[in-house]
Amino acid sequence: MGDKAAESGVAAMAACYQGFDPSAYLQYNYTPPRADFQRKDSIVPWKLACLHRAFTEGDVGGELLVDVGSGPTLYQVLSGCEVFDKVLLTDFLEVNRQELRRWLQDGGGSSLDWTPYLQHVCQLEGRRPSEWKEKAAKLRRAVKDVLPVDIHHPLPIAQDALPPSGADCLVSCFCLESASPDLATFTRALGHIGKLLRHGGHLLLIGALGESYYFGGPGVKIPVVPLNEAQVCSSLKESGYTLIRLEVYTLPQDMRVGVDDVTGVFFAKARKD
Ligand code: U87
Repeated sequence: MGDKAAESGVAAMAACYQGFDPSAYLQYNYTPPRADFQRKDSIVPWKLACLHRAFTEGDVGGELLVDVGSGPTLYQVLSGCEVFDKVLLTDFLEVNRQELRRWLQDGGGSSLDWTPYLQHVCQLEGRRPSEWKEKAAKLRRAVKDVLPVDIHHPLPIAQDALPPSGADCLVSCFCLESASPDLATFTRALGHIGKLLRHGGHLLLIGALGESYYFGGPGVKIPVVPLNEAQVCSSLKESGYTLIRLEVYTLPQDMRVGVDDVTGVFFAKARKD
């Protein structure tokens, strides 16, 4: 595809996102059945288990963790905030950054109660669920800022927000494929976010497989580039990462709730060359 066509695809995606509704989005994806902590095969507990394992294997460490395309969610940094003293959250949309700031300030005005998430990750860490308040306090201390990001920009975050060598670790969940019109743009975005990461630093990437759209709110249909496992692996390689592990989750029938057409989820742990 020519540069012009690719640019208009990116602009069309940005236009779709203007209707994004954080509160509806949280209801669709972060309540049961997708977030059912009593069930082993529910999607959110699967994601939390992947992240917990990745952050506790011993190879991931340093000072700064950056979450790319946080959206209005916090689950993706609940394990990381135990390993990194500094966490930066980022999103393209101000409405999402506001949702995150409301929780960081006191949680009172939040659209979703993150308590069951905090309790569940406490359990993964071998602590009692009742320790969730300490974990919430730790996360609030660790998050240093909530910044704008654009993965289609060669430098997705303002240069002065990061140390010159880059972050020690990046986490990014469902962002790149949900903001890219095609595979080439997805791969290019992987390269862009890699510039935020130091050499030898880790990328923890979660994303949708076989998805062509999702709803970001009532009537807000957002196109997604459908990916398969082989494409994820080759895009990572092409963008300067070495794959450490790829795990795949297949959505049970009752997890297909009409808010998207996703068939599976991948979790990739990779290292920047
Ligand atoms: C999350 N990380 O929920 N640059 O995990 C940077 C951009 C750009 C841009 C848009 C929603 C897609 C999720 C969070 C938020 C992820 N976002 C931002 C989704 C789709 C499968 C599925 C989903 C969620 C935009 C949960 C589950 C499943 C959003 C974010 C994408 N269907 N970021 N140029 N453009 N964004 O503001 O916050 O990407 Cl379980 Cl299966």
